[in-house]
Amino acid sequence: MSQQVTVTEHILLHQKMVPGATGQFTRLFNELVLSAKIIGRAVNKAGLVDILGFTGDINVQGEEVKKLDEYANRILIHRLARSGVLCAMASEENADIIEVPESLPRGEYIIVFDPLDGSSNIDVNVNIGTIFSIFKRKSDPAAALMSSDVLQKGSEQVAAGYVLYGSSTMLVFTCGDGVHGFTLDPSVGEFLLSHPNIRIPEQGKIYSVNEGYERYWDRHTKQVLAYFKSPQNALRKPYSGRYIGSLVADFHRNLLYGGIFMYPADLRDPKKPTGKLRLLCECNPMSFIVEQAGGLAIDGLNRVLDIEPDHLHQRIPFFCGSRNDVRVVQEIYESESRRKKNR
Ligand code: FBP
Repeated sequence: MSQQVTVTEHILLHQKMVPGATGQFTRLFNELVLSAKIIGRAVNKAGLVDILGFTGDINVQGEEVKKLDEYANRILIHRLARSGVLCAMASEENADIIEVPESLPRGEYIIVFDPLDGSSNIDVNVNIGTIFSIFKRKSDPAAALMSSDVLQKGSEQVAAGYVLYGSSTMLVFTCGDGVHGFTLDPSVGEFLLSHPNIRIPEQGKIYSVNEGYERYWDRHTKQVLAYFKSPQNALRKPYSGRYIGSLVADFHRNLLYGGIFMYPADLRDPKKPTGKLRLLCECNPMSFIVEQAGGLAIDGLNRVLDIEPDHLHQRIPFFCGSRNDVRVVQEIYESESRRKKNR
């Protein structure tokens, strides 16, 4: 029976439980789902059409823009602006907040997204994804939009999720009532419920981090890695190392199997003193999902969802996954900050 539940049906059922729901959220989600199908189709046949490689542009992150990234960004902005329920968007690829033109009907929702995550894997047919985070505006709808409407704490999210373009295309999201996974059935073109109520195992067995940067980490971050590789850890054997290099793919595996994803601060690279991953379009949505699945997400010391954003493309160190594993990281960072205080 659960195989037959479509994502729209699931969202409508959820809306019934939200007092005062207007159906606006369902319309927004329908445009998101349509965008995922259009992007998924382009990803699947990327090798056959001229959509691999670079556009020649450099984005706000200082990175070369991939054609498929630019395509996904265009599709999302176009479709979402026509949902009729958004007042603003923000994308990893755009320097500034994207306001919905006055010529189009607007609403109270705000969406922040990473159109195509895992850009280093786009041209080599390795899993990539789209990440999204949804808020409601706080300021008076009749007045001008405030940047604070977009720079909200992760704990204010009303929904968050990702689309994974892999051996199958999956949509995994939360609206604050658990985490649910849907798989696209290409024969009917529908996302069908395949993973209801996902729970991440409390104790992990996998660690995911780019160890190539270890020499540029501080002493206690090296201590964290040593813990997961040591037979003296809670597992009584070294964790398995797995790193795809696409946050969505590494996160999804750890969500189902149990483990921890880490992208620490990198003291060498002036561009990454606070880590590489973006708070608004990568860390906040993944933190909302992992917490709804029973896990934890921190920047080393603090709960990610409590961090007050100060700018659109803010980066933070990120540790996310099984509760027991993230707690170990927090203890090591806390003991280091105590040591510094007592010096
Ligand atoms: P993009 O959104 O630009 O792809 O950047 C994020 C990302 O690709 C994550 O998906 C991944 O976890 C990380 O960067 C990989 O970084 P690195 O190559 O430094 O390990």
